[in-house]
Amino acid sequence: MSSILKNITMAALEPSLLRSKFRGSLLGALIGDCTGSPYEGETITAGEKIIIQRYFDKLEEPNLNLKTPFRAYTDDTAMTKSVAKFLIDKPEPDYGFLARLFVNDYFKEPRRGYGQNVVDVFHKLKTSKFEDVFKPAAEQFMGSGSYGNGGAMRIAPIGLYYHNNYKIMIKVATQSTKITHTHLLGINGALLQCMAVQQALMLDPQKKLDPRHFCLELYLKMKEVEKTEEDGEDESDFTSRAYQEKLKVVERLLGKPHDDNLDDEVIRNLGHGISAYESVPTAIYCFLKTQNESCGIMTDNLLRRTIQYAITLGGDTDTIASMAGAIAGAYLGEDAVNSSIAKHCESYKEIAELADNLFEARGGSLVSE
Ligand code: F2R
Ligand code: MG
Ligand code: MG
Repeated sequence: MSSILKNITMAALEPSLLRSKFRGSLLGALIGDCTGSPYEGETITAGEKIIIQRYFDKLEEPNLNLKTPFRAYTDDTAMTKSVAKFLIDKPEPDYGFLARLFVNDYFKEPRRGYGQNVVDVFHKLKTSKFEDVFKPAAEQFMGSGSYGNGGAMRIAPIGLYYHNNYKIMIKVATQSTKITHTHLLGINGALLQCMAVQQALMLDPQKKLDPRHFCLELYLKMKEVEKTEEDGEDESDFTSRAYQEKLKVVERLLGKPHDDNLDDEVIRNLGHGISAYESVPTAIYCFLKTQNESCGIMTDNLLRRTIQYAITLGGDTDTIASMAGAIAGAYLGEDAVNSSIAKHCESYKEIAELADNLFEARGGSLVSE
């Protein structure tokens, strides 16, 4: 373990703030998923940005009665719930248990918008009776493994739970991702998202965020992660330095004033796709950009602003908004969650309870490295 990881100091957070941040993060992820999923796969025009603004304004109305009682969650939240249960129910990480939670949930509710390839992994896990929980994923895509964002979209509970044990956080995040995603870009994307949640959690929400400093810190951590993976690899292979390069782009874009042309540049340079590489850095950018700038979103609520902005970029909207929401919620805490919006999201009470159980399972802020 090199110096930067060794020197990450973990100041203990006040327990009530920490509990609020656990809730903020998991509710932020849920709201991003539920409000983003109707737009998944779409290109968002200027006119649609106005419709999205009205949609959120309406959801914020305290007495709004909708025909459908809630906005349904998708695979992003289903798998996040499993990861939280995996941490809550077992004192030591049990990856067989996590694989069973994923598979059981899928077979109970297959219509949650799962990707076809990850569904193949679930079938193989079930057929093989979970004999080797890492084997089916390793066989995907002719042995190269998936680089989809399915590992990253569910990782937030690990960043929260292990927030004061960075080394173990990286290990558990890696192993839990490998149940479905073994491509280096899939794993490192999940690690980047996990580190972003953890880093946001450690910040004081009363203090103004310095987006470029946040980005630089992540860049240094990512450099360490990608360095350890580089051994024995062809250095010209872009995958071995992919995320540190992307974070340089995030940093550059953060320095530019926001306008519609910048949004197009963000989509071109960071992406808004279903791969981890084209979505995790974008989610981080959405969080960082919206903390100090309106980005054309008319609201004072910073969590809503992050989520709504992520959706206006189009593409994999449920997942990018969910990941951005998880980071923003970990920074801002539950106070930033608009209860009128949250109550339109399926299972929001269950998710708040799950966040509390995750907090309790960790022993509050008592456990340190
Ligand atoms: N699947 C979706 N959305 C599709 C539309 C759903 C529709 N609305 C419905 O309701 O049915 N969304 C969810 O999937 C994403 C997470 O995907 P995950 O779990 O990573 O899946 P998978 O199958 O492993 O990878 C996704 C795609 O990436 C490409 N890919 C990955 N690795 C590849 C490789 N080594 N070579 C080539 N292609 C690779 C493939 O196209 C995979 O299908 C989230 O957006 C979630 O919301
Ligand atoms: Mg989804
Ligand atoms: Mg998605």
